[in-house]
Amino acid sequence: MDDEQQRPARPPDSLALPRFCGVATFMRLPQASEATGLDVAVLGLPSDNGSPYRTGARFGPKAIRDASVMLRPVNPYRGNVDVFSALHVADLGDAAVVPGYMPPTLLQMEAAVRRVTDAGACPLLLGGDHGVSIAALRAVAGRHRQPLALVHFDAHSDTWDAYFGGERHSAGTPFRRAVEESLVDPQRSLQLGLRGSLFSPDDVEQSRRLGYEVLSTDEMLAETPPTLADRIARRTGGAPVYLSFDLDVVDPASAPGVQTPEAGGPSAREMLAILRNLHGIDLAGADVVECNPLFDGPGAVTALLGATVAAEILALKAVSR
Ligand SMILES: [Mn+2]
Repeated sequence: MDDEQQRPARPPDSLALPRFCGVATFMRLPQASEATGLDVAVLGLPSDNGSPYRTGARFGPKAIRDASVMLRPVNPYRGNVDVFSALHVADLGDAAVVPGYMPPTLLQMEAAVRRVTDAGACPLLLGGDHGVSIAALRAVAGRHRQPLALVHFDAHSDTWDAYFGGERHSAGTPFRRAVEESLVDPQRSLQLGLRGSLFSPDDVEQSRRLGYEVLSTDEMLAETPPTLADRIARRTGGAPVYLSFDLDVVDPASAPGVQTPEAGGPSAREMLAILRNLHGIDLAGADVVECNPLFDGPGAVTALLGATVAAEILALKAVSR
Protein backbone atom coordinates (compact mmCIF):
# COMPACT_ATOMS: atom_id res chain seq x y z
CA MET A 1 0.00 0.00 0.00
CA ASP A 2 1.60 3.26 -1.06
CA ASP A 3 1.34 6.63 0.70
CA GLU A 4 -1.43 7.81 -1.58
CA GLN A 5 -3.77 5.01 -0.54
CA GLN A 6 -3.10 5.44 3.18
CA ARG A 7 -4.02 9.12 3.19
CA PRO A 8 -7.50 9.66 4.72
CA ALA A 9 -10.17 10.55 2.22
CA ARG A 10 -10.83 14.28 1.96
CA PRO A 11 -13.59 15.85 -0.08
CA PRO A 12 -12.54 18.15 -2.87
CA ASP A 13 -12.96 21.86 -2.10
CA SER A 14 -16.08 22.08 -4.23
CA LEU A 15 -17.83 19.78 -1.76
CA ALA A 16 -16.71 21.64 1.36
CA LEU A 17 -19.63 22.52 3.58
CA PRO A 18 -20.86 26.07 3.08
CA ARG A 19 -20.82 28.14 6.25
CA PHE A 20 -24.47 27.62 7.10
CA CYS A 21 -23.83 26.42 10.62
CA GLY A 22 -22.55 28.04 13.77
CA VAL A 23 -23.26 31.67 14.66
CA ALA A 24 -25.15 33.18 11.76
CA THR A 25 -24.58 36.65 10.34
CA PHE A 26 -27.21 38.17 8.08
CA MET A 27 -26.96 36.38 4.71
CA ARG A 28 -23.58 35.01 5.86
CA LEU A 29 -22.06 38.47 5.51
CA PRO A 30 -18.71 39.20 7.09
CA GLN A 31 -18.82 40.49 10.64
CA ALA A 32 -17.46 43.97 11.32
CA SER A 33 -16.98 46.00 14.47
CA GLU A 34 -17.43 49.36 12.77
CA ALA A 35 -19.17 50.69 9.68
CA THR A 36 -16.26 52.56 8.11
CA GLY A 37 -16.20 51.96 4.36
CA LEU A 38 -19.58 50.25 4.29
CA ASP A 39 -22.58 51.27 2.20
CA VAL A 40 -24.98 49.37 4.44
CA ALA A 41 -24.48 48.01 7.95
CA VAL A 42 -26.80 45.36 9.37
CA LEU A 43 -27.41 45.91 13.08
CA GLY A 44 -29.69 44.07 15.50
CA LEU A 45 -31.81 46.00 18.00
CA PRO A 46 -32.76 43.13 20.32
CA SER A 47 -35.22 44.87 22.62
CA ASP A 48 -38.82 44.03 23.52
CA ASN A 49 -39.00 46.60 26.31
CA GLY A 50 -41.75 48.30 24.30
CA SER A 51 -43.97 45.24 23.94
CA PRO A 52 -47.23 45.59 25.84
CA TYR A 53 -48.17 41.93 25.40
CA ARG A 54 -46.41 39.09 23.55
CA THR A 55 -42.76 39.68 24.47
CA GLY A 56 -39.95 37.85 22.71
CA ALA A 57 -38.97 40.18 19.88
CA ARG A 58 -35.57 40.51 21.58
CA PHE A 59 -34.84 37.20 19.86
CA GLY A 60 -35.93 38.58 16.47
CA PRO A 61 -32.49 39.57 15.15
CA LYS A 62 -31.10 36.12 15.94
CA ALA A 63 -34.06 34.38 14.28
CA ILE A 64 -33.86 36.57 11.15
CA ARG A 65 -30.13 35.95 10.84
CA ASP A 66 -30.63 32.19 11.23
CA ALA A 67 -33.34 32.19 8.54
CA SER A 68 -31.27 34.39 6.22
CA VAL A 69 -28.37 31.99 5.70
CA MET A 70 -30.16 30.30 2.80
CA LEU A 71 -30.84 33.56 0.93
CA ARG A 72 -28.75 34.21 -2.16
CA PRO A 73 -27.12 37.45 -3.29
CA VAL A 74 -28.60 37.83 -6.80
CA ASN A 75 -32.06 39.42 -6.91
CA PRO A 76 -34.02 38.42 -10.06
CA TYR A 77 -36.73 41.02 -9.35
CA ARG A 78 -34.21 43.85 -9.68
CA GLY A 79 -32.54 43.01 -12.98
CA ASN A 80 -30.44 40.23 -11.46
CA VAL A 81 -28.49 42.71 -9.37
CA ASP A 82 -25.75 41.02 -7.33
CA VAL A 83 -26.41 42.88 -4.11
CA PHE A 84 -23.01 42.32 -2.55
CA SER A 85 -21.15 43.37 -5.69
CA ALA A 86 -23.15 46.60 -5.80
CA LEU A 87 -22.90 47.35 -2.08
CA HIS A 88 -20.32 46.93 0.66
CA VAL A 89 -22.32 45.35 3.47
CA ALA A 90 -21.34 43.77 6.78
CA ASP A 91 -23.11 42.60 9.92
CA LEU A 92 -22.24 44.64 13.01
CA GLY A 93 -23.99 42.32 15.47
CA ASP A 94 -26.42 43.71 18.02
CA ALA A 95 -26.71 46.99 19.89
CA ALA A 96 -26.36 46.81 23.64
CA VAL A 97 -29.68 47.02 25.49
CA VAL A 98 -30.87 47.12 29.10
CA PRO A 99 -33.63 44.50 29.36
CA GLY A 100 -36.71 45.85 31.10
CA TYR A 101 -35.63 49.50 31.01
CA MET A 102 -36.77 51.55 28.03
CA PRO A 103 -34.98 54.93 28.46
CA PRO A 104 -31.40 53.58 28.77
CA THR A 105 -32.13 51.05 26.02
CA LEU A 106 -33.21 53.80 23.63
CA LEU A 107 -29.99 55.69 24.37
CA GLN A 108 -27.85 52.59 23.81
CA MET A 109 -29.58 51.76 20.52
CA GLU A 110 -29.39 55.34 19.26
CA ALA A 111 -25.65 55.37 20.02
CA ALA A 112 -25.19 52.11 18.13
CA VAL A 113 -27.08 53.40 15.07
CA ARG A 114 -25.09 56.66 15.22
CA ARG A 115 -21.89 54.64 14.86
CA VAL A 116 -23.32 53.47 11.53
CA THR A 117 -24.61 56.82 10.32
CA ASP A 118 -21.50 58.73 11.49
CA ALA A 119 -19.48 56.43 9.22
CA GLY A 120 -21.73 57.41 6.32
CA ALA A 121 -23.36 53.98 6.06
CA CYS A 122 -27.06 53.21 5.76
CA PRO A 123 -28.33 51.19 8.73
CA LEU A 124 -30.44 48.10 8.03
CA LEU A 125 -31.86 47.32 11.45
CA LEU A 126 -33.34 44.06 12.70
CA GLY A 127 -35.80 44.42 15.60
CA GLY A 128 -36.90 44.17 18.24
CA ASP A 129 -40.36 45.50 18.86
CA HIS A 130 -41.45 48.67 17.09
CA GLY A 131 -40.36 50.81 20.01
CA VAL A 132 -36.80 50.57 18.64
CA SER A 133 -37.64 52.77 15.64
CA ILE A 134 -37.60 56.04 17.56
CA ALA A 135 -33.97 55.44 18.56
CA ALA A 136 -33.07 54.71 14.95
CA LEU A 137 -34.95 57.74 13.62
CA ARG A 138 -33.11 60.04 16.05
CA ALA A 139 -29.77 58.78 14.73
CA VAL A 140 -30.67 58.80 11.02
CA ALA A 141 -32.47 62.16 11.02
CA GLY A 142 -29.61 63.62 13.06
CA ARG A 143 -27.13 62.50 10.44
CA HIS A 144 -29.16 63.99 7.57
CA ARG A 145 -29.95 67.18 9.53
CA GLN A 146 -33.48 67.15 8.18
CA PRO A 147 -36.78 65.39 8.77
CA LEU A 148 -36.99 62.11 6.91
CA ALA A 149 -39.71 60.77 4.65
CA LEU A 150 -41.21 57.76 6.42
CA VAL A 151 -42.51 54.75 4.50
CA HIS A 152 -44.18 52.68 7.20
CA PHE A 153 -45.76 49.26 6.54
CA ASP A 154 -47.78 48.13 9.55
CA ALA A 155 -51.21 46.85 10.54
CA HIS A 156 -51.19 49.58 13.22
CA SER A 157 -50.46 53.29 13.11
CA ASP A 158 -48.17 53.30 16.18
CA THR A 159 -49.15 56.96 16.67
CA TRP A 160 -50.76 56.63 20.08
CA ASP A 161 -49.68 59.20 22.63
CA ALA A 162 -48.98 57.01 25.63
CA TYR A 163 -49.58 53.58 27.12
CA PHE A 164 -50.22 52.47 30.68
CA GLY A 165 -51.01 55.86 32.14
CA GLY A 166 -48.35 57.98 30.51
CA GLU A 167 -45.48 55.86 29.18
CA ARG A 168 -44.43 57.72 26.04
CA HIS A 169 -42.15 55.09 24.53
CA SER A 170 -43.50 51.71 23.47
CA ALA A 171 -44.16 49.73 20.32
CA GLY A 172 -47.34 51.80 19.86
CA THR A 173 -45.94 55.33 20.01
CA PRO A 174 -42.79 55.88 17.87
CA PHE A 175 -44.44 57.61 14.92
CA ARG A 176 -46.12 60.27 17.05
CA ARG A 177 -42.85 60.94 18.87
CA ALA A 178 -41.08 61.13 15.49
CA VAL A 179 -43.37 63.95 14.35
CA GLU A 180 -43.13 65.77 17.68
CA GLU A 181 -39.34 65.62 17.48
CA SER A 182 -39.30 66.67 13.79
CA LEU A 183 -37.51 63.46 12.85
CA VAL A 184 -39.96 62.75 10.05
CA ASP A 185 -41.86 65.07 7.72
CA PRO A 186 -45.39 63.62 7.77
CA GLN A 187 -46.26 65.51 4.58
CA ARG A 188 -43.73 63.30 2.77
CA SER A 189 -44.65 60.15 4.68
CA LEU A 190 -47.08 57.26 4.37
CA GLN A 191 -48.44 54.61 6.65
CA LEU A 192 -49.60 51.56 4.71
CA GLY A 193 -51.53 48.44 5.65
CA LEU A 194 -53.58 49.55 8.66
CA ARG A 195 -56.45 47.26 9.63
CA GLY A 196 -58.21 45.59 12.50
CA SER A 197 -60.04 46.60 15.62
CA LEU A 198 -59.36 49.93 17.31
CA PHE A 199 -59.18 51.36 20.80
CA SER A 200 -61.32 54.26 19.58
CA PRO A 201 -62.78 55.58 16.30
CA ASP A 202 -60.04 58.20 16.42
CA ASP A 203 -57.14 55.75 16.11
CA VAL A 204 -56.60 56.19 12.36
CA GLU A 205 -57.63 59.85 12.27
CA GLN A 206 -54.92 60.67 14.81
CA SER A 207 -52.33 59.72 12.17
CA ARG A 208 -53.96 61.90 9.51
CA ARG A 209 -54.08 64.83 11.95
CA LEU A 210 -50.34 64.43 12.43
CA GLY A 211 -50.04 64.83 8.64
CA TYR A 212 -49.41 61.27 7.52
CA GLU A 213 -50.99 59.82 4.39
CA VAL A 214 -52.70 56.64 5.60
CA LEU A 215 -53.71 53.64 3.48
CA SER A 216 -55.63 50.76 4.98
CA THR A 217 -54.80 47.21 3.96
CA ASP A 218 -57.76 47.27 1.55
CA GLU A 219 -56.65 50.59 0.02
CA MET A 220 -53.07 49.34 -0.29
CA LEU A 221 -54.15 46.15 -2.03
CA ALA A 222 -56.63 47.96 -4.28
CA GLU A 223 -53.65 49.45 -6.13
CA THR A 224 -51.31 47.43 -8.31
CA PRO A 225 -47.78 47.19 -6.91
CA PRO A 226 -46.40 49.51 -9.68
CA THR A 227 -49.01 52.24 -9.13
CA LEU A 228 -48.57 51.99 -5.35
CA ALA A 229 -44.80 52.32 -5.81
CA ASP A 230 -45.34 55.42 -7.98
CA ARG A 231 -47.55 56.91 -5.27
CA ILE A 232 -44.88 56.27 -2.61
CA ALA A 233 -42.16 57.80 -4.81
CA ARG A 234 -44.30 60.92 -5.41
CA ARG A 235 -45.13 61.32 -1.74
CA THR A 236 -41.53 60.95 -0.51
CA GLY A 237 -40.43 63.37 -3.23
CA GLY A 238 -36.70 62.74 -3.18
CA ALA A 239 -36.25 63.31 0.56
CA PRO A 240 -34.11 60.81 2.46
CA VAL A 241 -36.38 57.89 3.30
CA TYR A 242 -36.63 55.77 6.41
CA LEU A 243 -38.45 52.53 5.63
CA SER A 244 -40.00 50.84 8.66
CA PHE A 245 -41.45 47.38 8.13
CA ASP A 246 -43.56 45.82 10.88
CA LEU A 247 -44.01 42.14 10.03
CA ASP A 248 -47.56 42.25 11.44
CA VAL A 249 -48.64 44.09 8.27
CA VAL A 250 -48.60 40.65 6.63
CA ASP A 251 -51.39 38.17 7.24
CA PRO A 252 -50.81 35.96 10.30
CA ALA A 253 -50.91 32.92 7.99
CA SER A 254 -47.61 34.15 6.51
CA ALA A 255 -46.32 35.87 9.66
CA PRO A 256 -47.67 34.34 12.87
CA GLY A 257 -44.56 35.16 14.90
CA VAL A 258 -45.37 38.75 15.80
CA GLN A 259 -46.52 40.55 18.91
CA THR A 260 -49.84 41.85 17.56
CA PRO A 261 -51.20 39.74 14.69
CA GLU A 262 -54.16 41.12 12.73
CA ALA A 263 -56.22 38.76 10.58
CA GLY A 264 -56.87 39.65 6.96
CA GLY A 265 -53.59 41.05 5.71
CA PRO A 266 -51.65 40.66 2.47
CA SER A 267 -49.99 37.34 1.79
CA ALA A 268 -46.22 37.17 1.80
CA ARG A 269 -46.37 37.10 -2.00
CA GLU A 270 -48.53 40.23 -2.22
CA MET A 271 -46.33 42.09 0.24
CA LEU A 272 -43.08 41.13 -1.47
CA ALA A 273 -44.51 42.25 -4.82
CA ILE A 274 -45.04 45.72 -3.34
CA LEU A 275 -41.49 45.86 -1.99
CA ARG A 276 -40.03 44.60 -5.28
CA ASN A 277 -41.72 47.44 -7.16
CA LEU A 278 -40.52 50.28 -4.93
CA HIS A 279 -38.41 52.79 -6.84
CA GLY A 280 -37.30 56.38 -6.68
CA ILE A 281 -36.46 56.06 -3.01
CA ASP A 282 -33.34 57.59 -1.48
CA LEU A 283 -32.97 55.09 1.33
CA ALA A 284 -31.29 56.56 4.42
CA GLY A 285 -32.21 53.79 6.84
CA ALA A 286 -34.58 50.90 7.33
CA ASP A 287 -35.84 48.49 9.93
CA VAL A 288 -37.63 45.14 9.95
CA VAL A 289 -39.31 44.79 13.32
CA GLU A 290 -41.61 42.70 15.49
CA CYS A 291 -40.26 39.28 14.53
CA ASN A 292 -41.03 37.17 17.61
CA PRO A 293 -39.66 33.64 17.21
CA LEU A 294 -41.38 32.51 20.43
CA PHE A 295 -44.70 32.68 18.55
CA ASP A 296 -43.44 31.68 15.11
CA GLY A 297 -44.91 28.80 13.12
CA PRO A 298 -43.33 25.63 11.80
CA GLY A 299 -40.35 26.32 9.62
CA ALA A 300 -39.78 29.73 11.22
CA VAL A 301 -41.89 31.28 8.47
CA THR A 302 -42.00 34.74 10.04
CA ALA A 303 -38.24 34.88 10.47
CA LEU A 304 -37.81 33.73 6.87
CA LEU A 305 -40.17 36.46 5.69
CA GLY A 306 -38.32 39.02 7.82
CA ALA A 307 -35.02 37.94 6.28
CA THR A 308 -36.52 38.12 2.79
CA VAL A 309 -37.95 41.59 3.41
CA ALA A 310 -34.53 42.76 4.64
CA ALA A 311 -32.91 41.25 1.53
CA GLU A 312 -35.41 43.09 -0.69
CA ILE A 313 -34.55 46.34 1.09
CA LEU A 314 -30.87 45.68 0.35
CA ALA A 315 -31.73 45.08 -3.32
CA LEU A 316 -33.68 48.36 -3.44
CA LYS A 317 -30.62 50.13 -2.05
CA ALA A 318 -28.34 48.32 -4.51
CA VAL A 319 -30.27 49.46 -7.59
CA SER A 320 -30.70 53.01 -6.26
CA ARG A 321 -26.97 53.76 -6.17
MN1 LIG B 1 -45.77 48.54 14.57
